[in-house]
Amino acid sequence: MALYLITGGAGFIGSRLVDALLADGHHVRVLDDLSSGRRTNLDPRAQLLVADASDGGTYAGAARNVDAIFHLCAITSVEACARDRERSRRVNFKAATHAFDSARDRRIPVIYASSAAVYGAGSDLPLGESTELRPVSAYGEDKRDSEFHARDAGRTYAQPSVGLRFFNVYGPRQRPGDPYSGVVTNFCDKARRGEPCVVFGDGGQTRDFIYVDDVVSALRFSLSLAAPEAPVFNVGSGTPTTIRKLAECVSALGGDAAAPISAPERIGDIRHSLADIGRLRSRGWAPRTTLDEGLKATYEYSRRA
Ligand code: UD2
Repeated sequence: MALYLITGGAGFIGSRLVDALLADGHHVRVLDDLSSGRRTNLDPRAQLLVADASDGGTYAGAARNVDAIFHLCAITSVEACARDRERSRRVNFKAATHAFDSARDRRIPVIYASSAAVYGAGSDLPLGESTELRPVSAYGEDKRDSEFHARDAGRTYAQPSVGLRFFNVYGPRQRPGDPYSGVVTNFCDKARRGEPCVVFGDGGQTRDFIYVDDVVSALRFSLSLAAPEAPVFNVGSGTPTTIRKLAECVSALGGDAAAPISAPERIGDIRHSLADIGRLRSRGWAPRTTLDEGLKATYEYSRRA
């Protein structure tokens, strides 16, 4: 059995990874400042260190004796990163460099969260990993730079890593009521209150939604792929869903909930986003959860929350 460090382990994705690793008998240490993660997400068997991952000494201490690092802590809101560029740099880039610094003496694998935000807008779809990176946000730039740093660490210290470019991740434990929650969580929250889902624009925009447990399986699978070449992989479903269709599906889950309504388009929205997941698929990973299954689970969670 192994000991893993998970930064951001009290968060939406991290805490589901904690559950999966504990269920298989592993030991887990979590480094989380609880700025968006929650103690209540966390299985009490996980060791929780409440501290800032952007402090190098703290990070190195947390990584002592671990067999691998899952680096997931981040400020995921593009808007929050734009408002506080310095904080985004610290949390979304600098903390990632500490992951590599803490791992390199023993060359333990680092599996880290990147994002579809590294692609920016305007490229041909679906987005393959060799698409030119043209991030249009501080968040996307910091994720791109984390990938560059992973490659540097691979070249310089033969440090093995994998970067996963998450598309639109949804599922239980994404915080409802948070203005930065994803659209699925927002819609489920509305539907459970019997309120209409609010579709921004004409609803014809599309996203590639991936259920959190499939992201967890990709994270775990990546342990076998970690290499000094610092490979990166898209993690999505490979299927586009319009926001209009999403609103209809979630409204139907709410039973007598009101039909979706329209609101003005959100400024800065991209029109379409879709992953080519062929690279990770060819290595043996595949998403397993259908949108219907994932939405049901997310809706049920928001009803109980
Ligand atoms: C996500 C991230 C964003 C950034 C980006 C990178 C979230 C919340 N947003 O933006 O921070 O990482 O990916 O590519 O994680 N919508 C509605 N009604 C709502 C909420 C959203 O119609 O109540 C629409 C929205 O206008 C957009 C789509 O749904 O067209 C998806 O919105 P989102 O914020 O969930 O995700 P995205 O991809 O725009």
